[in-house]
Amino acid sequence: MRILAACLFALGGAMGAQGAERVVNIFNWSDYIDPRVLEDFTRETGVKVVYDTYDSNEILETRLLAGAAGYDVVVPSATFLQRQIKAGVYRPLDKSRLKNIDNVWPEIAQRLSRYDPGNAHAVSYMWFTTGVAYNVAKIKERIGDKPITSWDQVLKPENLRKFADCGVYVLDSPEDLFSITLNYLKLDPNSKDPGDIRRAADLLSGLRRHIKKFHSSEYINALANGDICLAIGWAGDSFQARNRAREAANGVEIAYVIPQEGTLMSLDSLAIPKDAPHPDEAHLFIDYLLRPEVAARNTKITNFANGVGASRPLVDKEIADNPAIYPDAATMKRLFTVTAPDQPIQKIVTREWTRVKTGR
Ligand code: N2P
Repeated sequence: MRILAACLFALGGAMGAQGAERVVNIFNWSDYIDPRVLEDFTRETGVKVVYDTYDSNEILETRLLAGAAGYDVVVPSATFLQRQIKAGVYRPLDKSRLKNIDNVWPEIAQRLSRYDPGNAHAVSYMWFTTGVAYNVAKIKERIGDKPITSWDQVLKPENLRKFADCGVYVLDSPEDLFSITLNYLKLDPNSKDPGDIRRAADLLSGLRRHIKKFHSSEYINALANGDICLAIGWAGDSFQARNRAREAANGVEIAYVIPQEGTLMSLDSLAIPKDAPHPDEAHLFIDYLLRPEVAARNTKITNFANGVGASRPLVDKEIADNPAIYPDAATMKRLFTVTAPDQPIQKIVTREWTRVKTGR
């Protein structure tokens, strides 16, 4: 009996006014939150979190366009957000229910508004660069004392070849790889010209034989374990790999570099699908993530810079002072952003990316 009473009491905490259990269904990128933040959210609000992860915008887009996926909060990158807003996938945010909205970083919110006019459908979550993560000792064995500083060292087949034997992973993300390659070719990184996209795909196709895998999340552990020695990856994930190796004290040292030619800066956002079954709880959850101390905890675990400006003083100094995570003005100058291709160009991008990965 006592057990039953305890159960009922625990359940009561998760009951809404109508007596139904309160739930929020979240679909987020993998390795992109402090798991204890989810627990604390439930403890404080009584709202149960159902949490699932993905590692590519294409997966999220497929689920959203299929409809009735049942998600309450999703985390699209700004470019995909832009196209998905046009497709009518999202519900406008009710800002009156986001009392922490003033904590956003004005400059980051302004950048996001280029994709979502008036910031009507989304708030920024994290922002970051795409660069080169590598195993310091293994790269040194192969190219000597000079560190990696240029895209030349990874985007030229004869250079990438030097690392093929110790393992190279590349993000399975056409947006990242095409824009970086276009920029390297001194073309517009945001070019939507099919001829330009093909040129980038030709270059990347020439690297395929030296690439062990195209994947957007496995490189974290693969780098940390010493299974691979180089990855084209995202900043926060690369520092997570560095930290996992440090925690394992396995002698693996991982570095992350933004090559001198510059790179893509991306923004990820929090949005509520139009058919979200629990919009109240979705707003509650987004508002929770906008608390400065919560944003700082998520940055501490993920090593991604967050979009909550008010959290900056609370972010660990080592992270806040790392220009590869919070870029300084000089680094910022080397970063570019892109916009979403429309559907016909997206088809070409998808087809060309398949050619890069498979040769067909
Ligand atoms: C988290 C990766 C998120 C950055 N592992 C890509 N949107």
